[in-house]
Amino acid sequence: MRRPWIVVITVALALALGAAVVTVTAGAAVTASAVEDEGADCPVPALPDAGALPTNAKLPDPFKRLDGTRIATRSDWRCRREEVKKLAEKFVYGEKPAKPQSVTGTVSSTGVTVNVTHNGRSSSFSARVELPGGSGPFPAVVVLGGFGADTAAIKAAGAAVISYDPYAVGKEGTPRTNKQGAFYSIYGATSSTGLLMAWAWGVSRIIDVVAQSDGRILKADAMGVTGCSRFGKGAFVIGAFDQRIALTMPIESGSAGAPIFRGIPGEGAQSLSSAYGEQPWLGDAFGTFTGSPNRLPVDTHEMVAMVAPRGLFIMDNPHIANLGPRSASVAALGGAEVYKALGAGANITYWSDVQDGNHCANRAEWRVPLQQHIAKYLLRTGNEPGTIRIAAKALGRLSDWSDWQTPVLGDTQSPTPSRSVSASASVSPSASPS
Ligand code: MCU
Repeated sequence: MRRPWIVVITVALALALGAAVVTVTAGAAVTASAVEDEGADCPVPALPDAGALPTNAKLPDPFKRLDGTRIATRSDWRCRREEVKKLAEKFVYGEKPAKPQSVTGTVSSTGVTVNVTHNGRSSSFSARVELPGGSGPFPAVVVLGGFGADTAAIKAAGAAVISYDPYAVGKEGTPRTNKQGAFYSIYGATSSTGLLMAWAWGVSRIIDVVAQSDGRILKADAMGVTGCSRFGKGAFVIGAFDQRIALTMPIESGSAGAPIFRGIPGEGAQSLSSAYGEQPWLGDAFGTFTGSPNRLPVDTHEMVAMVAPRGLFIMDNPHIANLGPRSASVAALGGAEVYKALGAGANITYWSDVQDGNHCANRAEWRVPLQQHIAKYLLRTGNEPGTIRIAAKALGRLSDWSDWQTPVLGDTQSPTPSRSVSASASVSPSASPS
């Protein structure tokens, strides 16, 4: 990971816009990892049993290891992240298997094909590719579903669009005992892994194929992902669980997406039992938590943190309480503390300050920041700092949900602790929610 740096943090309040705005300046873009999971070799202690979890109404401390100690340096995050990953797999999404024994496929200017074989079982799927103007190789954004994502703006910014059909990998409308799609053809129809993680596995295999290609059409080290609504849930999980993804852009993801599980009941968002029951999006193990999210040893602020220090642009709609935008803003603020501790506070954007109340509307407000994010993380021609713009009507407060402080993490590159990247970069408390 390249060492990011922060120069100045300014906090500006735009009550006139009805929004709280935090601007974090001058963070260098971080190159995505060359591997799906940098911490795959980390020793992770035995995880607790579901029946033995303590109740905690606050968000779990992202900096606290399973053994109770807190991390002290930025390099400690690699293995702490692996603990978060394992907890999230066990209790929330289900396991994401590592790269299968064989992944082959093709990349052309019109499509990507993927063939997977593992333990004698095979499956295949494909995705359509649309290239932007100009000459390649191109960065690319994997777009889930056909709505809500501004594909014209993505291409105009200079990135290819890979149209990914998540249902080819994990179908909706099946019972949990008979899951279908390319993932389940390999891992079994009774796999306890939910659809969101199956979709994530599928995108990881697309990246495998792009990485194995001759690199003349698409660049594996400049991949983004986006989607709206159920596909925003997918984009969020896809980006959290593959560190090769340089830019993660979930849109209006709702329950089972970005919003903290703990906040959903109080906000009146789609209930956890409804989201769990509507489709097998979450893993089967989440079923015991739908009425008691306070028992979860992880929450979604830590999925945000799993994306760190890579580019993250969470887009949200403050006008629909069912989407849990207040709880999503808390996830962003909580996860942003990890970004800051890693010196990457400028790499996260949360933006719910939008006018149109329609779900998955094409929003003029996001066009410029979308293109700036593509320039910064995929083309690497930009350096626009991240911004937290929370609509006042759906403003969550991290202080209501957290009982931990953000540590100043030492920089392993030098024995002296790094500059404090400040706990002060939080949304001003004077921005009152309506
Ligand atoms: C916000 O995402 C979902 C929501 O969780 C579901 O309850 C609803 O049926 O569909 C939304 C969606 O995907 O809309 C396109």
